[in-house]
Amino acid sequence: MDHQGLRCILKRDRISSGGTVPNVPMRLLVATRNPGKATEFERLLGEVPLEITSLDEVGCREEAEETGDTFKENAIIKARFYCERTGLVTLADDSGLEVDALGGEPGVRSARYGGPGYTDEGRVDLLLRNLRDVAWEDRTGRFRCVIAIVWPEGDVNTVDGAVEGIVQHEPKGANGFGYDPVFYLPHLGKTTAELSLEDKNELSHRGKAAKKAVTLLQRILAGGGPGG
Ligand code: ITT
Repeated sequence: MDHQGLRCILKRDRISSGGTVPNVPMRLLVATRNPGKATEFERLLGEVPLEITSLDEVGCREEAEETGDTFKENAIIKARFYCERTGLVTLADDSGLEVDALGGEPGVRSARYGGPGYTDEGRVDLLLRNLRDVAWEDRTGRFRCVIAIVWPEGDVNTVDGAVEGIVQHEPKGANGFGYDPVFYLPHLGKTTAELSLEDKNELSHRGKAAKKAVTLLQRILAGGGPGG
């Protein structure tokens, strides 16, 4: 997209922001229903020169269906779905835990592991049950994250990040969300649920992907354009 295209987006968001309000900054919709992710993104995207908004703030109640087979496909599906409905530049992440001893499961199904009705704690219990006979050295895995940014004109950018760890036998730690209480980082001797928000963001899959997203957005907003 060229500068003209980017200006159209800026102008359109100003108009969709109320029309009569001058100089309303361009907004970036962070499209997630997961409060844990939202908290992390709030901090991670602090340097982006855009006003961050949420699905609740823009009153979007529709749900994107995650029909993709990969994190990248699902991240694009989500970002495109909410961009089309709101007209806003939209960022979505698809992420999850890949466990080697389970052939990469739960992977893209991390949020739906075990089926509907499970809580985060229930999914962690299920994971530990499925790994009960697996020795420490074989409990390796990684969190992966793909962030997609979709622009109203149709351009799509993606960036990714990963962090390696071990699924420990017992949950430990009260921070974070999802599988954090069992995701052990050998070099720190802690699970990601024992890290502060700042420390998790520093090394996590989402933190790594978000740093790339921030650099990309800064370049685009400085005049490079989403396609450049
Ligand atoms: P949105 O699609 O609305 O963003 P979601 O939770 O459904 O929320 P995903 O489909 O990307 O998001 O699934 C991600 C799941 O992977 C998440 O629910 C956790 O179970 C797990 N997960 C991802 N990142 C994690 C992290 O940083 N810590 C712990 N678990 C994580």
